[in-house]
Amino acid sequence: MRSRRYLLVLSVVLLVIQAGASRFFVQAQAGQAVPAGTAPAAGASYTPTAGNLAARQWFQDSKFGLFVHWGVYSVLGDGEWVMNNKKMTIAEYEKLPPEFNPTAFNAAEWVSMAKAAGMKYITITSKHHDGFAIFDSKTSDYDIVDRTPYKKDILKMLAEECRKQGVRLFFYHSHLDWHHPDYYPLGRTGHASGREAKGDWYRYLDYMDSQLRELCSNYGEIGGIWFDGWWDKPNADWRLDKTYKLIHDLQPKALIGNNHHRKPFAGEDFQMFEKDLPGANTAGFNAESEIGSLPLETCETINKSWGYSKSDKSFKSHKELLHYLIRAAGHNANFLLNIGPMPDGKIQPEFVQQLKSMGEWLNQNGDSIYGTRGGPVTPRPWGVTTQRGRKIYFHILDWQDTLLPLPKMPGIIRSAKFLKTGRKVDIIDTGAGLVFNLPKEALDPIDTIVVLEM
Ligand code: H79
Repeated sequence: MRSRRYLLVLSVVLLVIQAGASRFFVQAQAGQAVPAGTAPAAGASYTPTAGNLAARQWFQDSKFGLFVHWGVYSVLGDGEWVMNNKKMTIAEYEKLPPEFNPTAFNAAEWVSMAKAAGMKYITITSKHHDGFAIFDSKTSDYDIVDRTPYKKDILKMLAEECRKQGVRLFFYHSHLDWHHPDYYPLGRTGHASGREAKGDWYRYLDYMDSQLRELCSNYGEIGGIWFDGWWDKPNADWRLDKTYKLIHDLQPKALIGNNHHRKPFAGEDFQMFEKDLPGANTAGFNAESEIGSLPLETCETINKSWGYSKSDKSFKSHKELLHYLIRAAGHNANFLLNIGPMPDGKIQPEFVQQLKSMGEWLNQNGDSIYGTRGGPVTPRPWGVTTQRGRKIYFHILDWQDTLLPLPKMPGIIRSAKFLKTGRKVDIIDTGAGLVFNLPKEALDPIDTIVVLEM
């Protein structure tokens, strides 16, 4: 009896110690990669391979990727939703591919630009909601090789270049399809396309799987598939189990994410948040979204458009985009920053410039971003923390005073320095918490980074 009580007390003490330590050193944040060998909560019927789990770690370490929305819609320069928004019929829209001839496309330049921006992966639209494939698909002739004067497989060129330059390539693939005759019954969008009111839903799913088989077979090892458009028919039988199995069987390391705006489904490997930091719902897409336990990503545009827009001049500032990247890292999430290339294959100068300056900042400050996870102090209005091993980075983004009060830090602080200058930071320990003393001249207009070494 006595020994049982002793054991009980001992295990409670151990649990308390463990809880305290994990709160500080590996803050149990949503999105922390699951250690190798354990299955994620999201997928009871899905056990990711060791390679897949390693790819999740790589993904979380990488932090920054390039999103590319490119298709025949770029010809009109009015975004990727133009077919739906301008109520174009299929017959009208089919006039675009013959005008799509991106002779100035240069895969090496794109990949070098992404690398110089500090990006570690590229996610490009293989097929958007318009249904047009910018790769060589044998499943259908509604693709770049069969319908455009360009006749070349963009994804092939990009995949080869990415391999050469050590950048991973993901494909964005749309579930929703405004063009395919078997995408029926229609969902919430694409009602003005003039299609016949009939179609075989499961034949459409076979078609989609067949294109995904091509994407998983003809481009070497891919980073993953980024699905979108599920929300067009949230009550449909999407047969996701079959589709996810196909992808995982062909590409065991590939990461599947689905922008369905819900908690992750079984078989998914990461979770994305469109135009929002995880947990926020400023854009209105994430009302029903719930943070799961998978690696996280958020995506955003430089102006307001995903696909190329001739008229959209509402460019975000360098500071806004950097703050988004830094806040995402503090939320334990990656940032996928979008560009919509022009119909000739060039990238508009505003985007090129923006990416260049992101890269310059990361060159100086990348230590506080790459390979980190969300730090011990949860995101605050003044900024965020990131952490790698015993180093904790305080990113002070919005603070006007000399003294910054902070919560108590369990553990001994061995050193505290400004990342930029290496100068020591004065810290006052009030007993109830810490106060950073930040002299005016040490404040950086973008991000004042203090590194604590524990
Ligand atoms: O590819 C980019 C966009 O084209 C695509 N996702 C990014 C990455 C996208 N655009 N909008 N959306 C996704 C969400 C669309 C929501 C809406 Fe609706 C469609 C609002 C109204 C129509 C979904 C369907 C919510 C209500 C009906």
